[in-house]
Amino acid sequence: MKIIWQLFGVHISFVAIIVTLLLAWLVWPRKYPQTRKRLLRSSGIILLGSILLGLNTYWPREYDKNYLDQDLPAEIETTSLKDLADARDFYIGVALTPNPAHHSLIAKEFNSVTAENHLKPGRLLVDAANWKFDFSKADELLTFAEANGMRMRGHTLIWGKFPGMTFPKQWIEQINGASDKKQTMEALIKRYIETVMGHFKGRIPAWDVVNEPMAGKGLYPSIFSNSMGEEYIDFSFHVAREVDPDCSLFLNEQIQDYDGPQGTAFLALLKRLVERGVPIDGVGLQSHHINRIHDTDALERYIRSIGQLGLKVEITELDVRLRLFGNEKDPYQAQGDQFKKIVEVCLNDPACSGVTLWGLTDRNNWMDSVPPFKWKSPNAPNMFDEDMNRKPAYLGIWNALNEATSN
Ligand code: 9MR
Repeated sequence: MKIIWQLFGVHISFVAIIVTLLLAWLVWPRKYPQTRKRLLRSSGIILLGSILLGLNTYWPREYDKNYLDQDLPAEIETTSLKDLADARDFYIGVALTPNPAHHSLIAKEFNSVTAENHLKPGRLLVDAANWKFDFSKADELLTFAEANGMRMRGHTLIWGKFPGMTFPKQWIEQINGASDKKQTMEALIKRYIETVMGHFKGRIPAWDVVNEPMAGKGLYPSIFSNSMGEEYIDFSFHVAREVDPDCSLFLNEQIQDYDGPQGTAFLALLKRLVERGVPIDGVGLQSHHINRIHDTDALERYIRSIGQLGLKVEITELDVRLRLFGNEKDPYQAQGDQFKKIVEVCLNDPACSGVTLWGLTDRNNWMDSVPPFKWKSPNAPNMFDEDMNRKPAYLGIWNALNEATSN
């Protein structure tokens, strides 16, 4: 069943055409045998085409790891990414999961971390009915960061996408049953932000106050936007500012196409927030390369436009699917070049103060567990490979930082 879904699931239009042709064949008057034969033949050809396309899309690929034979500059052993970034007053960060095996490497290479999951509502608010929180894992990660002189970014407070993980499921019932949805939502947001930001006050200097508010050109339809409209963003930032006036408050979003409709709509949203006096300090551009290679010239213009609104920028969740470079001569090298370009773009604009990588090694990455990417291997979106070898992505980032530091 799974393989059938893999082959046909995303080629739903093919399925629709085949079904239409077969239905036509079924109802076509039998006195036209030639036409009926053609209908049947066409559906067969489209079926075959769809199978071939499915196989091509999902057939696992392997690319040569030419980087294993290449010599790395000797300074790479003595000068880490963190050393280079510190010299530029720049953040180089990574998404952090509790994995002691990686902790010394992380402490050596990074001056910033973001908890990949442990600061999300689903992990913290363990008993929503009784407002019971469990901060133990998040506290552990923060203590590790502090002990190693790394900043921790807070990710994330208000996010309406996945009930249970990004907000408690109970809130849906609460909102549905409320006579004044806006007031009820405000109370939930306020209590949540006060408790969580309050717990980490003074120790987490930047928070993603709202995450992924957009769906295409509009607002993502969540319990937050459905009950308050765009105002839920304003409200969350005002509460956050009141709780910790020294914290940098970010709006974090994944933009697929900086020059396209979503990018334009997100800029317009930022402009409205600034005009309304919402206390927003910065914008997190996630930069997951999932379905396409991002246009770095467009990213450069985009960061400039955000800077012109008086806001800071950070690249907050950079990863790059290797398979996107499947047509290149050396996909690993092409992937590394893209990492380098993104870091360079950020380094070149004073509004952009850091880049965080969404994962350390290709051995564990979120794409390998999320359909349809998990079926399109290799994703290999990080800078160390499964055996912890440095990939061209590592060298690309190192070179970008090194060149910026020597200039
Ligand atoms: O990498 C994270 C994965 O382990 C979680 O299951 C998922 C849902 O909480 O979130 C992933 O991280 C996401 C981040 O929080 C927001 N932007 C998109 C990231 C990748 O999906």
